[in-house]
Parts: sequence; C-alpha cells; structure tokens
Amino acid sequence: MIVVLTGAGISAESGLGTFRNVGGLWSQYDLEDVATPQGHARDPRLVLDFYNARRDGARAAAPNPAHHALARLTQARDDVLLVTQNIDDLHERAGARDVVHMHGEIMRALCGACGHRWPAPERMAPTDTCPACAAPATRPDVVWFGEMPHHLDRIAEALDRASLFVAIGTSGSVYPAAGFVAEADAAGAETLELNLEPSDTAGAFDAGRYGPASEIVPAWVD
Ligand code: BV8
Repeated sequence: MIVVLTGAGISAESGLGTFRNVGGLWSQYDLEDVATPQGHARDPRLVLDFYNARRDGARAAAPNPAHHALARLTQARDDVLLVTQNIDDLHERAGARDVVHMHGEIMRALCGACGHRWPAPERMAPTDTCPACAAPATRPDVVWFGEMPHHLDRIAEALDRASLFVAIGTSGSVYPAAGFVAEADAAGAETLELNLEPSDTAGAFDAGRYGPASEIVPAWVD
C-alpha cells in the first residue's frame, strides 16, 4: 500500500497560490476571517468572494507534470491511496482515480442546513438557497479550521497498511494531515518527502527529494 498526501505545493506550478510561502494566501488574508465557520458567520460575502476568486483560479489552471505523474501512478497500480489537502480538481483533471479530498472540494457547494452537495455555481452569494431544502445556508464544500476533515477513517486504515508514505508539496503545518507521517512510520512504512525545500517536518521523514514538483514527482513516479 502506498499512501500519497499532496498539499498546495503540487499546484503551485499550475499557478495556484500556496498558503505559507512568501506572498502566500495567509499573508494576504487572515485565516480566521476566511477559513473558519466563525469568519463565515461574521462576513459570509467576504468568505464566499474569497472562494469565488479561488474557484476562478482553479478553473483557469491546468494540471502540471506532477499531477499527471500521480495520475499515471493511480492508473497503473491499485494499491495507491491519493489523499489531497487541496480543494482544487487538478488531480482529477489529470486523470487520477479515486482522489480523497480530506479538506473538501472548491468546485462543490454544500448546504449547511441539510447537507446536500451540488456543483458550485460560477459565483456563490450569501443570498443563494439550497436546491434541495431551499434554506439560505449554502457554503463552499470545504473543511474550515476547527471542522472535521473527511475520510479520516479510510486514511488511517491505509496508513496502517502502508509500506510507503509520500508527502508532496506540503509544509506539514496543518493537523491532522501533518500527523500522517508519524502514523505511517509507526506502522513500519518508509516515509519520503518531495518538496521545493525541506519542510519544518522534514526530520520526521526517512528521506527527502527537493525541487519543483513538476520535476521531482515524475522522476519519482517514473
Ligand atoms: C480539526 C481547506 C478537529 C480550506 C484547509 C492537532 C490535531 C488536530 C487538529 C489540530 C491540532 N493542532 C491544531 C489543530 C487545529 C487545526 C490546525 O492544524 N491548525 C494549524 C494552523 C496549527 N486543524 C484543524 O482545524 C483541522 N480540523 O482539527 O478538526 C479534529 C481533531 C482531531 C482529529 C481530527 C479532527 C482542519 C484543518 C483543515 C483546514 N482547511 N484547507 C481552504 O483551502 O481554504 S487547510 C489549508 O492549509 C490547506 O488545505 C492545507 O491543508 C493546509 C496546509 O497547507 P499546505 O498544503 O501544506 O500548503 P503550504 O502553503 O502550507 O505549504 C506549501 C508547501 O509546498 C511548502 O512547503 C512549499 O515549500 C512547497 N512548495 C511550494 N512550491 C512548490 C512546493 N513544492 C514543490 N514544488 C513547488 N513548485
């Protein structure tokens, strides 16, 4: 079993912003204002416009060679679990199968009242209503800070069986994703970090390869 965890760094060369690099999203916006339920309750228009802009960016972006390499890996083997922290759909657009979006998907909308999910409209507004229950409680289908990520049981079960865990393009700053390397290590897996430069958690990995994802991920896959 190979578990791959991707973060914002794999989409950087597709033109999508990362969070914690210089000029990253969290230097432009206060995470508390745009990526928490409290921020959404305080100013839904600010939050919906933040995600409208990121959805526009994701639609305009194209998968890069790193996304395509991982797609080839998931097509060639049936013992790979591709987990992403990213909310863009570049893995899917590169042809990856069964992508596990633990932090949700920006291309989908969610009704906070009934839990209905549907393809997000071009622009979401606070006045939108749910197509299933008509409640004015729509939001992007993403996991905010303080909210439970998706598919944690499936991920934990895969980490427990993993012989290899590979983290790609993530700073290892956000939990519980940042704790996956320790879970894999405890299960006896080999752990590898593929990143632009050593992350703050590089020391937790058995090995690391550094450089742009579009170069080092195909080199690892192929
Ligand atoms: C939760 C969706 C309860 C929205 C995001 C301990 C245990 C559990 C929770 C916590 C804990 N300690 C603290 C917490 C709370 C919190 C947390 O972790 N806070 C941090 C700030 C300390 N966690 C939560 O709230 C989570 N939920 O805890 O629920 C619970 C309790 C126990 C067990 C389970 C649940 C929810 C977190 C999810 C938040 N939502 N995203 C959105 O996208 O707007 S998080 C967001 O930041 C991303 O999704 C991503 O996951 C995260 C980290 O970003 P990265 O992907 O790593 O990106 P970053 O910019 O940081 O790094 C990019 C890297 O790429 C860099 O290293 C860079 O060098 C590299 N790079 C750049 N260019 C390239 C490159 N690499 C290769 N090539 C390149 N070209």
